[in-house]
Amino acid sequence: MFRFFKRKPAPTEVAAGAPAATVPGPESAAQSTAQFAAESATQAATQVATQAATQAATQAATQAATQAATQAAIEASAPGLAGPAAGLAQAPASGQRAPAAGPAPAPAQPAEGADMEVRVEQPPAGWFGRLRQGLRKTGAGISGLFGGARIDEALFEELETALILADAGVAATTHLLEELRRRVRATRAETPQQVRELLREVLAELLAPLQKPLDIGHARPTVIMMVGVNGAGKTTSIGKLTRHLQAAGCKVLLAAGDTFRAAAREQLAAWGQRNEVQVIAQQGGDPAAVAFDSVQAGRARDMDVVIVDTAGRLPTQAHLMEELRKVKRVIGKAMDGAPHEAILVIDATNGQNALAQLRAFDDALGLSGIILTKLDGSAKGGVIAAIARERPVPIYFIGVGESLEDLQTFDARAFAQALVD
Ligand SMILES: Nc1nc2c(ncn2[C@@H]2O[C@H](COP(=O)(O)OP(=O)(O)OP(=O)(O)O)[C@@H](O)[C@H]2O)c(=O)[nH]1
Ligand SMILES: [Mg+2]
Repeated sequence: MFRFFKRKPAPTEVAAGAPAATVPGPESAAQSTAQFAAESATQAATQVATQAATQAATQAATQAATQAATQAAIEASAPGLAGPAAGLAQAPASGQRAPAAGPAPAPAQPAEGADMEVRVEQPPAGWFGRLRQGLRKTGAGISGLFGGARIDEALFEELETALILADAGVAATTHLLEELRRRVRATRAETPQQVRELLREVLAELLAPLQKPLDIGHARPTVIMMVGVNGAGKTTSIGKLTRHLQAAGCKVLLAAGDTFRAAAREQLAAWGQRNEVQVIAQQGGDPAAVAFDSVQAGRARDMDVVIVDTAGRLPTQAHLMEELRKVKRVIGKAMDGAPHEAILVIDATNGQNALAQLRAFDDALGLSGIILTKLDGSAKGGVIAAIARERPVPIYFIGVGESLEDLQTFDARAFAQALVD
């Protein structure tokens, strides 16, 4: 199940005018929170629980936990992740949204000029488990530190090492430890368990600015350019995103801007077929020309979104980076203000190198967002703290697997929870 937001009118208008299917209601918030709490509770109770067991326990626990978990979440310090408007509050200030009322009807057809915020609906059961499982190396490394009886200097030193090993980098690690020490003093924490809770809190706050939804609908079509190194997950993420957009009633057109390999065109065409969307491709053509034609076609065919795939490249390949800049410029010639989004797809298993990629692509193109993939793999995940500290480009989605539902909206608190499990 996926959540899509539509429009940015006054809060009351959202409830009245926007299809409720596009807006999460209080129920989904409570369930989501409860599931989250229940999963954690289950793990604490049964260290050996498998994911399947956790899910089963979660289901059983959800009902009982819903009320308490929601209440606890409401009282928690992160506004927007708790309470009836859960999932809504991360919108930019200009996009205040009200909790929608009522059941979810069929997907919407976005009205012209409507502003649509794309988020993945209430996480399917197990996604958090997959993320946690993916991050288990780090989680185990960090969590294992809090088993002692008292808080001492050795604990902070070990934590520092664990964070560095988790790819958090020096700047973020220093920040996290300073803040943690301050809070330990301020709260007069006495046990390592309390330190763990404080670390989760500090980490969630560091990551919070990265939590920002992808907005669709400021322009029609909204043109999205997808970039990244080879094999990062660009084309796969385009396929997943297309499905999500369609579910929200968007008309999507894909541009096979990776003209280097026939296989790349075929891969995008396969996603196009699967999603029943049109794909603009040229055999051996110039990527900028494909992008130009696609944007023009998107305008002529009244599309809501045009997504331009590009060939993978290393930021050190200067001529290929220049080619990307050209693609961007040419898209701007096909439509004023386009591309509206330049999204970097990063393979989270690249560790600290991800940060180098981010800097280089951001310098070259001025990125608007990130999709961080493969967090279900061997990724240690700490690089996200480095991103938050050193180049805070919003993370629109995270990839926690290869199937469709494995593209999830980034949730800072859930991520912090998974990392410091
Ligand atoms: N486990 C896992 N695999 C993923 C994820 N996202 C993508 N992949 C896999 O990563 C591989 C590369 O994905 P692509 O989408 O082809 O990557 P790309 O960036 O388009 O690659 P190039 O076009 O060659 O630069 C594929 O096998 C995908 O199935 C993810 O979140 N988790
Ligand atoms: Mg590709």
